[in-house]
Amino acid sequence: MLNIVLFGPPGAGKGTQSERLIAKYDLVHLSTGDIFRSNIKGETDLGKLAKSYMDQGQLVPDSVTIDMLRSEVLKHENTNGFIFDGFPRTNAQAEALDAFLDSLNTSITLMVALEVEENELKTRLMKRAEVSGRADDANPEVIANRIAVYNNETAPVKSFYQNQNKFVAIDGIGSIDDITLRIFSAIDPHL
Ligand code: B4P
Repeated sequence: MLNIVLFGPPGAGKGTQSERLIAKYDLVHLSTGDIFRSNIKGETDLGKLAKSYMDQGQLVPDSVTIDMLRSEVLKHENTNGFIFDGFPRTNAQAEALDAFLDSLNTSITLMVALEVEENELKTRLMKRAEVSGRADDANPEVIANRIAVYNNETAPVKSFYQNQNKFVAIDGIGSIDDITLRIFSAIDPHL
């Protein structure tokens, strides 16, 4: 199986690039952000809980996120692999994912980390706010908090995969097509 963690700060291009990767490698796309947003839209209990955190730019608690991710993986028995988009976002999530994949006799192949500097992230998210309708994109204070949470809680997850020699950094500035080609070049040797 090919199991890719697509990593990066808010607005780095994870969602955008995921679409290209699932098309090329025929993978299942699991975006924890998308799953939370669809629960918010459906007004489920999970959605109500997630919304209270997401609207502030905070992470949804690990236990909730990990349980949700596990049940989503189990829905896809016969797949070539997964793109984990926006997950793991904490070391506890990374450890839980490793243990869970191990129980399924598989593992993470590679973490692909998109690197984009802060001002560019803010510009992209403010621009997306014009069309996304997302409360967490529209407010500069919430955006700043999401970036701070990324720096404090999520960026350390890089070391988790660096220690396993499964980490590659990709320059996330440039045209969407160019960035896609950079990611393909990083993944192809692992096929
Ligand atoms: P996500 O849905 O993961 O939100 P994101 O990080 O903002 O999205 P993404 O990074 O995919 O956006 P993209 O770059 O594609 O998470 C939202 C919230 O959900 C979190 O804050 C948290 O509360 C919660 N959550 C999610 N996962 C969680 C977890 N594991 N644990 C706990 N909580 C969790 O797009 C950004 C914009 O940039 C787009 O408009 C795009 O068009 C543009 N863009 C992309 N590439 C570009 C390029 N090369 N040049 C210019 N613009 C570009």
